[in-house]
Amino acid sequence: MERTLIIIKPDAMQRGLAGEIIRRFEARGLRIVGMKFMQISRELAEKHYAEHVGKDFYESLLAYITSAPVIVMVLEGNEAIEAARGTIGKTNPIVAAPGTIRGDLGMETGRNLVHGSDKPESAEREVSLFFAPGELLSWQRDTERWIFE
Ligand code: IDP
Ligand code: MG
Repeated sequence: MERTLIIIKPDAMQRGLAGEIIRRFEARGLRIVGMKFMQISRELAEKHYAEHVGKDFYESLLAYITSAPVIVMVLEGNEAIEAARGTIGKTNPIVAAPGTIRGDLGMETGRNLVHGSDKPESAEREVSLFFAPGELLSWQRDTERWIFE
């Protein structure tokens, strides 16, 4: 089973959309194995978004992600990374498909509501930035066999 790191970003928290966003991942069938409410420090944001250093949006991205509390989650499932990215939608909400979180709820790339890891190496790195191993719970839902064949 694959794991992915999800962040419900400050704009989603400010807009009261956390429940709506969690609902979509849960309904999809992804299993929550970790969750915390926190405000991301500048230092942690720099580590998380290290791949974007030097880009023109880098400083505004750090200001955005540290601007208010967030909910950080680890979701698990077969192909969890691709499944979550599909549920999230394209980076720019204007071109994200209707039915996706960004396509249904967002209007701008700089206010795109949610983060999801983009590949297995990123997911491993990001999960370990935000969670200690003991904070992740392995558990089975009674519905498991109705979600995964
Ligand atoms: P992703 O979140 O869909 O993986 P990335 O390209 O990894 O997108 O960019 C990380 C985050 O940086 C985006 O989710 C968005 O918040 C922000 N971002 C990316 N490109 C731009 C831009 O052109 N303007 C403003 N913010 C941007
Ligand atoms: Mg990315």
